[in-house]
Amino acid sequence: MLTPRAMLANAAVMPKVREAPVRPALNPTSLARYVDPMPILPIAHPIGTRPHPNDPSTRVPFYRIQMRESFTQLHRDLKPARQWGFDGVVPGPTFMTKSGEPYLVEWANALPDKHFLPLDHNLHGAEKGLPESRTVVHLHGAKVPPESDGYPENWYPPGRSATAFYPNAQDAAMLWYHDHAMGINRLNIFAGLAGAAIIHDEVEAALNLPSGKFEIPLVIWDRMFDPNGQLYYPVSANADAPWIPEFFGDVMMVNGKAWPYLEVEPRKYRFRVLNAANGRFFRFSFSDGRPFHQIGTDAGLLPAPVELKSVFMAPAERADLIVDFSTRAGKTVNLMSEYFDIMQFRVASSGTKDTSAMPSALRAVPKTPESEAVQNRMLPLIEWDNKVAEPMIMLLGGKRWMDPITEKPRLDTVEIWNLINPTDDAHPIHLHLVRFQILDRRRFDKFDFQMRHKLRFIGDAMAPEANEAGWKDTVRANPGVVTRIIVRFEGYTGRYVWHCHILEHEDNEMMRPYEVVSTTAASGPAVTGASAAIASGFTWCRAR
Ligand SMILES: [Cu+2]
Repeated sequence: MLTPRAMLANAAVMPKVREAPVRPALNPTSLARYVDPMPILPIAHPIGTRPHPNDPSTRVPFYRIQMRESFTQLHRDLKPARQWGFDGVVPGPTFMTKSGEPYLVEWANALPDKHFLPLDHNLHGAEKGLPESRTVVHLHGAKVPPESDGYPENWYPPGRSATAFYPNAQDAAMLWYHDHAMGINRLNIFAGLAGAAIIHDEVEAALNLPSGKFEIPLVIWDRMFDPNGQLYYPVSANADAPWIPEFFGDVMMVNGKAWPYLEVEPRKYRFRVLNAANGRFFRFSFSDGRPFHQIGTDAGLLPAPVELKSVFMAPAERADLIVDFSTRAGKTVNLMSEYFDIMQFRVASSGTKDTSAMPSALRAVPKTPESEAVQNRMLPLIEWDNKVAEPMIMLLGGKRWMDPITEKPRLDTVEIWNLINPTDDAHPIHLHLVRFQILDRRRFDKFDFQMRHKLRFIGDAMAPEANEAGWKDTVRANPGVVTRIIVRFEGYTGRYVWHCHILEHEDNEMMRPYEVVSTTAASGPAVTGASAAIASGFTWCRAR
C-alpha cells in the first residue's frame, strides 16, 4: 500500500496540464504569516420554533440561513475579497445541537444572479441557460429523510429557499453543511458556501472533555488569490472547457483567514478539525513534533484515544483532536501540513486551571460482522483521459450520473462495498445518509485489472489505522487498492447519492445516485464480480 506521504505526493504534486493558469496569481510568499487572529466561528441561532413535521403537536427550533455575497478581508494585507457565505460569513455559522433534538432550517438563496467563478457548461447539470447561482444545501454526515438531504438536482435559484428537517437522531459528531448543486458544487464551496455543525450527546458529556471556549472547530482549506486579493479559481488552457481535474491552492486558511494565529492557554484543547478543501489532502502535525490524541472520526468518538504525531485527512474528513499546550507555556507552536504552514498557536504563560479529562475509554464502536452482509458490491473508480493523458471525466462503477441506478440496498440490511481504485489518485468516497466502518485495504494488480478485467491481489489485506477504526462517512480509497467498507443502510428509504469528495471529480460525473429500498422491494441487479461490473455497459479506456 502506498504510504500517506506517497499518496500526498500523488494527490497534490502530480502535474496536470489542464491546470495552466491563464492569469497571474498572487505570490503567496508576499503575505506575512500569523498576522491575523483566527476567527472563532459564530454560532447559528434559531429565529423561533415551528411544528415538528411528523408531530405537529410539538414544536422544534427553526433557523433561517441566507446565502449571500459579502466582502471580507482574508488577510491583513489584502483588500476585502468577494465571497459567498451562509448568513454572509465564511465559513458559515456553526450549528451547535444536541442529539435527539430535531430542528428545521430554511436555506434561502439570496446570491447575485451571476456567478463570479468560471462555470464549465460542458459538465452535466451545468448546461448553458440554467440559472448560474443555483444552490442546494447538504448536511454532510446527517441521517435525514431524502427530501431534506440536498439532492444535487433539487437546486434552486436566487429568490427561492428550501426548508430541511434534521431529525438529529444520531451520535455526537462533527458534521458540516455545504452546497451540493449539480455541476457547480466545486465553485460554490470554493466561493465559501460551507460551515460546521456539531452534535453533542450525553455519552460525550460524561467524559469531561475540554468544552466551551476550549472546544474549537478548525475549518481548513486552501485558496488562491489574484493580484487584487480576490479569490482566484484557475481554469484549463481551453477557454471552452475551463474545468480542471483538481484545485490546489497556495494560501492556507483556517476559519476563513489566511495563516492566522490563535492565543491559547497552557492546557488541553479539543479541536474539531474539518478538511473542507476542494482537492487537497492534509497531513497535519505540530512544528515541535509534539504528540496529540485523536478521539473521534467523521461520525463520532473512537473507542479509545489514539496518540499521533501527524494526522492524514482527505477532503471532507473530520478529526476530533485533543492537544495539550501545558508544556509550551509562554511559547508558540505552529500547525503544519508537511512543508506548508497552516496556523500558529500562541501559548500564554499562565491560564485557568484545566479540570478537563483525557479518558482512556471513549465510546464502544461495535464491529459490524461481515457475516451480516447480504450484498458484496464491486465498484471500480474510473478516470477517462484524453490522448495526452489529461483527465477528462471520472466515474463510479463505470457509470455516469444519468445511468439507471445500480445500487439499491434494502433498508436495515448490511452491505460490503469494494471500492476498486485503478487510478493514480486517492479518492475520498462519501456515502450520504449512512455511517460505515472500514474493513480493510488490499493492493491489486492495476494492469491485470485494466487489460484483462481481472482482480488479482498482490498484497495482504491491511486493517485500517487505529484512528480510522471508528464510524466513518468518508473513506480514502487509495490508488491501486481495493478499500472495503461495511455499511448498514438504516434510517430512511429513498434516493441519496454517493460520490468522490474531490469536488472537481464530483462535478465531473464522479457521483452516483443510490436508492435505499423497502425490505420487500427488489434490490436491483446483484453485481458480484469486478468483471461483471466492468462488463456491464462500460467500455474501458486507459487509466492514467
Ligand atoms: Cu475522486
